[in-house]
Amino acid sequence: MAEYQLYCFAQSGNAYRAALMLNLIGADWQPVYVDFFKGGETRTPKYRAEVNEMGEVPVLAHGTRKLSQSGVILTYLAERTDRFKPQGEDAQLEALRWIIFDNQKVNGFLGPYRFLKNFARPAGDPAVLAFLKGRIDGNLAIVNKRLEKTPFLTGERPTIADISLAGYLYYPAEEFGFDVQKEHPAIGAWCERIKALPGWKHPYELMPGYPLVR
Ligand SMILES: N[C@@H](CCC(=O)N[C@@H](CS)C(=O)NCC(=O)O)C(=O)O
Repeated sequence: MAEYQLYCFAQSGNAYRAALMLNLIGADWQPVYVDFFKGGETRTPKYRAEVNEMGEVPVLAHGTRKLSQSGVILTYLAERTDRFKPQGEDAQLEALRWIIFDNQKVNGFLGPYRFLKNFARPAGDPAVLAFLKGRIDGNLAIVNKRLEKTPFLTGERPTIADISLAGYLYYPAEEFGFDVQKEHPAIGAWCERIKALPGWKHPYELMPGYPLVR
């Protein structure tokens, strides 16, 4: 058995953060497929009792630990390996600031938007989509402005804040109905820099469950 097991599925950008980190650090890891779409696995009492009471992926199993929340998983792996770790208290707080902003307002809106647009049956209410799109545009512009100043979110080198931001940014533009990388050129350039890191893989290559069958 691999050292780390990651509960995940290919369409989850939240899980991609953890999968990408594991791959970038060259960890010995294996995915555990969670049947989110067809089986509704994250909503079952068994999943909530045995894997994650919050009913979410990703979950990282390591020894007797089961960690959830991608920000916690990224922090845990950075602490253990000293890779992508912001150095010093100020840098750690700065990375945490961007991770929270991303979780709540960037990928935190992109994920539900893509779900409603691409996967939900029936499809999402246009008014809800319009609300989310407005928030997404504004928040991506904030990130884009930041990335016009420095190559990575918190400075000259990539940290877990960047790996968090990667969440949904590599999924095909057709799944969103707009192209984040083209509309926000500094984010597009940053995506290329992250993609060039040794160990980078696309979410559909890294996690099981693509293409989606249901
Ligand atoms: N803030 C969490 C978000 C996790 C999350 O929302 N995961 C989704 C999959 S992309 C999920 O499991 N949702 C299940 C549900 O809401 O029922 C993280 O970063 O880990």
